[in-house]
Amino acid sequence: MTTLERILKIKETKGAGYFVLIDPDKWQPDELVKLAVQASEDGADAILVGGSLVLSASFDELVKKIKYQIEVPLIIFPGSQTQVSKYADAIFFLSLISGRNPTYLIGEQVRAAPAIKAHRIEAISVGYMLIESGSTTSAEVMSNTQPIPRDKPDIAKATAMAAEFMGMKLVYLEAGSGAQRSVSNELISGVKKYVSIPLIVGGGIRTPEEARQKVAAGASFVVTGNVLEKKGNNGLIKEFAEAVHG
Ligand code: 1GP
Repeated sequence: MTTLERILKIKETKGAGYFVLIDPDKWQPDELVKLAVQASEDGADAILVGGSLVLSASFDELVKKIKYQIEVPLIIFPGSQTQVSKYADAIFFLSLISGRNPTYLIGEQVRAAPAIKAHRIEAISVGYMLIESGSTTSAEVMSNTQPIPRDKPDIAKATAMAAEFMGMKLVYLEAGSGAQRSVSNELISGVKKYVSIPLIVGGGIRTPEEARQKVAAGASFVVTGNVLEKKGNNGLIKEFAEAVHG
């Protein structure tokens, strides 16, 4: 079974899936591996690894270390073409379709493609959409693009529809890591009505209740990262997983 099939099955059986994002820049290497193991034991359905920068020296080593200790899929969520590792189960092959910067629409993808092919990493095509969140996020700065305004749901709908027509497998509605405001429930349900591919929602989700609302609005997968960096696990992963799985 491919990783995409695995995560789609999670959606089918549990109603929605919960992904824990680990940014290697925000954790000490040993803490990071521990968190990934805990997350996989506490009900997360996949571990995402990646970040806007990833300054830490050995991305590959890190992915390898995590991979051998967890049961759930390890998916790279790359901030750039340098974040590729043969030890991952899959990579979200993102195209930043909310922006008009060719580097993040196709440039980084062309650079990353040969390594992905050579290492036979499963590439999952994802339409990546930044949604305005109340403050400037790292993703906006690093990609040099403008997010879709919160009060322009029609642009978000049309962009997600275009992703589906282009054959992308998933759409990621992203408020940005540590966003002041997560993607609104209204925007999620609005977009959901216009596309049949699953929606991933992340950025600024701080409570299990908020995660539950995202699922009720139409998210098939919910991602959290920052909240665990700020509060530690302390049972939080379990609570998030239960809220998402309903
Ligand atoms: C960021 O959507 C992810 O790319 C997760 O965001 O770190 O705010 O949970 P947070």
